[in-house]
Amino acid sequence: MSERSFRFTHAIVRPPADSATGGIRAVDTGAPDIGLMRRHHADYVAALRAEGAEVTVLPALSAYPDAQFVEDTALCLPEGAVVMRPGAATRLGEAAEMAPALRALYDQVVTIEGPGTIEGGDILVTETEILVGRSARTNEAGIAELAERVAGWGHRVRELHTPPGVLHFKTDCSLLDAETILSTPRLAAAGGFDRYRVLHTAEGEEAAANSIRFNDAVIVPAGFPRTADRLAAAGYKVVQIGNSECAKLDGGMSCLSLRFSPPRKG
Ligand code: CIR
Repeated sequence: MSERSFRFTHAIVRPPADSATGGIRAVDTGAPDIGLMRRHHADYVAALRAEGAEVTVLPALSAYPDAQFVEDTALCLPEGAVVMRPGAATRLGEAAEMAPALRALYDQVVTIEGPGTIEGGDILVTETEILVGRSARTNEAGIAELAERVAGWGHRVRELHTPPGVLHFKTDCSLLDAETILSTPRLAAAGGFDRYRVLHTAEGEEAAANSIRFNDAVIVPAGFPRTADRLAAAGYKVVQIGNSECAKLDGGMSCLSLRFSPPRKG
């Protein structure tokens, strides 16, 4: 089996602007420290580069306080990229801001036109399928339009559900390898992962589910030692990155990058 769902050559990131402290959050747990958020972001970029990524660092976007969470703006597949249509009104414009960076790397860039909405945080690409969790941000019409856009590239979309009160599908899960998903027990219990081996986050460490497999590393948010131990015991190389400030904005490891291997431009 190929490993194209977790081995990548490229990543795109966007550092937080000063306005990031005003990003959307479900619960106010205190003001993010922008200096610390930037240091964590720099550590994150360094971790991607250490795994061999060619990282495009886009300029910070002060008009969009959540713009560092670039994952929500696009889905990058081996054949082409799909520009999303975020369900959060304040984030809608971020998608168009991402499109030129994708066009620089891909010949094929298509766009979700709506009226449906869909955010990248609700999409888990595995080796064999694209799982999309319906959520407060991603609706049936958005998922249907994505399925249409990627069918010609040979991708099959399967719709699942994001648990109530959870921001995104991938808030609660991540791909570890071709057969394995890291998941919170609550998401795994909802069903849909029968074709995969599931590794659970430790009790009280649900936020560790938003991790990323990038080449040889599993990049996890710092502060979840029992889940990190489980991953290490299962044979994964664990790299921990501070995420205390983005966590105040409901963001984590997957949200901060687009990860992909673009085809050679023709
Ligand atoms: C939002 O609510 O949209 C941002 N504050 C957090 C986005 C996190 N992105 C993600 O999970 N993919």
